[in-house]
Amino acid sequence: MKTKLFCFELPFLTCAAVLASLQISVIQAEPQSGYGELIFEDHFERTESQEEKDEPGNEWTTSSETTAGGRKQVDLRDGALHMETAENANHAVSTRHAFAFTDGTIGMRFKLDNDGDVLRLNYTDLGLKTVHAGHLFNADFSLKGVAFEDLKTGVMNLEIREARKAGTLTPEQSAALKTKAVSFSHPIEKGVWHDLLVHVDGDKITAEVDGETVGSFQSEGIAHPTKTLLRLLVPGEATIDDIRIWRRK
Ligand SMILES: [Ca+2]
Ligand SMILES: [Ca+2]
Repeated sequence: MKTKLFCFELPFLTCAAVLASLQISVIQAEPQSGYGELIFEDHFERTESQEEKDEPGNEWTTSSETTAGGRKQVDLRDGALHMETAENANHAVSTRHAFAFTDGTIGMRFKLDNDGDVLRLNYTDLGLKTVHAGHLFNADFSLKGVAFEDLKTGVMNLEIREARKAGTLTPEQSAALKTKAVSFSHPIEKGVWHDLLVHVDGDKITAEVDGETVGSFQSEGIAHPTKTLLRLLVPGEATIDDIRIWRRK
């Protein structure tokens, strides 16, 4: 199967020649290489220079200065990234990294230690001015299952956001909003590591947990061409490791 994935989109003879010359590479290739070009990975095998403030490194940024008075909410711990929203913070802790794809896959290991914990993957384009804070869509992982929401054409669209605040949503807008979010039941064990993969292709998003497809959702906001920032939003507590991002388009 690895050779098939490795030869993705190559003509057969070229593929055979490449394989003949690169046998060792093929054997060592990541099994997930069929997801496209690996454009980012982080295994968090490092430590901070201090333990008072966020210092995730590797070009990650966090929201702790603005939402938690600079208290430490993001901690490199035992070779993984632990995130926990501080008491009295005014927003869920946000840990962000730039990337760029139209279609691609984001994968990581994650661990949730408490009932109610959620790890949200928030896909963002800060250059998009028709939405609040660049919000495109979410994929949420909890102990109960997976949820998706199209924010670009849903609650983060500025027109809709203002109308919701003012209480002036039209019946058409209310009906449309109901089609922007879905959830899928898939209970998982608390306090142990799980694997997630989120595939985005065109207007479709699909999530796998521990190798099993949990759910898919199609919505126009997912097709936004320039996804440029990943925010990991954690209202409670979550730990991640071995994050990888592949680009197909
Ligand atoms: Ca630490
Ligand atoms: Ca690690």
